[in-house]
Amino acid sequence: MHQHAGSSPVVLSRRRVFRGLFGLLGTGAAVALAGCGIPGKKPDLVPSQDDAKAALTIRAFDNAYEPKNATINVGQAVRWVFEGPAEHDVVAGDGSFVSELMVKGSYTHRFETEGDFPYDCSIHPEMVGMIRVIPN
Ligand SMILES: [Cu+2]
Repeated sequence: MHQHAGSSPVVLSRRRVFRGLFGLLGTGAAVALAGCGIPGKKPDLVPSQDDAKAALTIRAFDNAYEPKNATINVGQAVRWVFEGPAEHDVVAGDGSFVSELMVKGSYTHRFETEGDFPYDCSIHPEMVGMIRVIPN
């Protein structure tokens, strides 16, 4: 699978051919890796940190998150509360927090690093939100 990092002219020209093939296939692969709203591509669940004290609560109802965008400090936790009746979840774009599909209950995640964490609902592409984590 791995291409040998040789530098002979033959290898270079082969590589060009491979790159051409990957260029054709690459678009689909990149989208699949990003996991954005592709059914069946949900990343592995990340357990809820129920013991964490939530600095912010976000409602997940039909079909939106409220508030949609939120800002917290490093080390703070967010709790999503599911209000159904349709199933929803929260799926981070980078897979760092991933809940089950739920009609009620909650999911809590503590953010240990700063940055922007976009997320969505795996079955409702219109349900998107973002947590911005800023330094203390
Ligand atoms: Cu949903």
